[in-house]
Amino acid sequence: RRAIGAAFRAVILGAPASGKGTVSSRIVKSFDVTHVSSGDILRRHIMQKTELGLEVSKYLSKGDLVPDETMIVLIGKEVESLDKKNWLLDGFPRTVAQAERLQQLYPVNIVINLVVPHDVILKRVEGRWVHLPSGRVYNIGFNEPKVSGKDDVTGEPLVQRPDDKREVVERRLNDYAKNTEPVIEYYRKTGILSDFHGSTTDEMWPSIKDYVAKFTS
Ligand code: G5P
Ligand code: MG
Repeated sequence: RRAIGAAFRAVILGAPASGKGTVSSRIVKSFDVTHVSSGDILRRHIMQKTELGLEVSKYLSKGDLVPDETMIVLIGKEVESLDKKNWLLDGFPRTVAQAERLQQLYPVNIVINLVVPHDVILKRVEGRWVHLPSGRVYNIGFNEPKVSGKDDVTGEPLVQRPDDKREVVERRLNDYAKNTEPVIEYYRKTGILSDFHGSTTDEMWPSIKDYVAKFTS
């Protein structure tokens, strides 16, 4: 993994199933960066039935956003614990209020925005399988698990996300347009956002990799 120069403070944006988790795992493989996925953290809490998990499960199952304050506290603690490490946030911020708070507490200097066509997204969610404890994600026909229904690393069962049901995905996409597209504009105005267009991760990855490499020492 390549080392990175001073403070890599990145955010990856993109609609549900645009490939944020998939691209992040490639970045982590190539560079010295820690991936923080708000959705993965929330799903782990739900799986472990923690107090937070019990509080947030109603939002995730409906495809609604968790309240800003809860998310800011959760991700704020996570980022604080990473101290001087390089980090890449995935799934946070999702509202302008979250973005503003993050900018006050831990200013971001790189934003990667994935732009994937709507019809591609709807197809992907149907084939998505996840390993909840690690957040590893698979898709039928793309990055399939070696053994059907089992995680490659642990052999534990894979599950489909309750919020990947068609009607819930529609809600998540609407939410994205309403709450998160303004976040794209918020970062675009500051000049730190770059768009990456494509219908497959393989097609987008070389330019994302080159872009991240520009920040390496
Ligand atoms: P999440 O978990 O942040 P989303 O909706 O932002 O959820 P999601 O669904 O996790 O994002 P992704 O990470 O962008 O999608 O995409 P992915 O998992 O990498 O890829 C999608 C699928 O496509 C996978 O199966 C992958 O294998 C496949 N794939 C990738 N590339 C290709 C390709 O080239 N070809 C093919 N065929 N397949 C491919 O948030 C979940 C919920 O948590 C709450 C909300 O309730 C939210 O709905 N939440 C928050 N609420 C408030 N504020 C926040 N900050 C919150 N964060 C989370
Ligand atoms: Mg994800």
